[in-house]
Amino acid sequence: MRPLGVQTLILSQGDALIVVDVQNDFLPGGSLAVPRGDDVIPVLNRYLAAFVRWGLPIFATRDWHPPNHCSFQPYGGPWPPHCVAGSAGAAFAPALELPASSTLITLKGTQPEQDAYSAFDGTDLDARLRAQGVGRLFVGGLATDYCVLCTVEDGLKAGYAVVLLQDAIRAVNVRPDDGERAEAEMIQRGAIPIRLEMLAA
Ligand code: VGL
Ligand code: ZN
Repeated sequence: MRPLGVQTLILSQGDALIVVDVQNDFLPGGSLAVPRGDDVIPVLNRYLAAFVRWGLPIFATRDWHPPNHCSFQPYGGPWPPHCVAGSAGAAFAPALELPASSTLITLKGTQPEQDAYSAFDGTDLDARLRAQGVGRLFVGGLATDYCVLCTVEDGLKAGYAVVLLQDAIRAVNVRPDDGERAEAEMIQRGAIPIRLEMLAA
């Protein structure tokens, strides 16, 4: 039951779900594990089910780096090697219930010399969203303080309404409050934070 007074949000035509980088390397045991990153999976599965039920499009992004990517520490970057294209670590989390028939996949960070936190950076995501008549993005996944943050900001800049799935994101927190600050920044820039219980069935 939904508590009285809690605002509800109704899905409609023009909405799309963007699942950011829910890949093995970002989960506990992975090479760039996000603390409690796996917590997002059951929550995202509920959002996924709602989008499937409404027949709305789902976009899943994958960090997809060449083995010599510039963001990797051996090549001068800040991160341990992660999400190498085609590797087990780059695969979607097996428990994530992406519908085969309505999920479109976007790969990012595919060039050795260029990093891309945003799902819009160097991809055709904007064109694919426009082609489907999408105007509002529901964004969740990993990590709050990097790829979710940059994807939300680019989505807002490109003119989309953005709904932040506040219960389906987790942060790397290189500094302990990076995730909180990223959430505040997204909201300050116009993203609307929601939680599952605010989504009308
Ligand atoms: C990410 C660090 C490096 C992310 C990707 O998906 O948030 N973070 N590459
Ligand atoms: Zn990366």
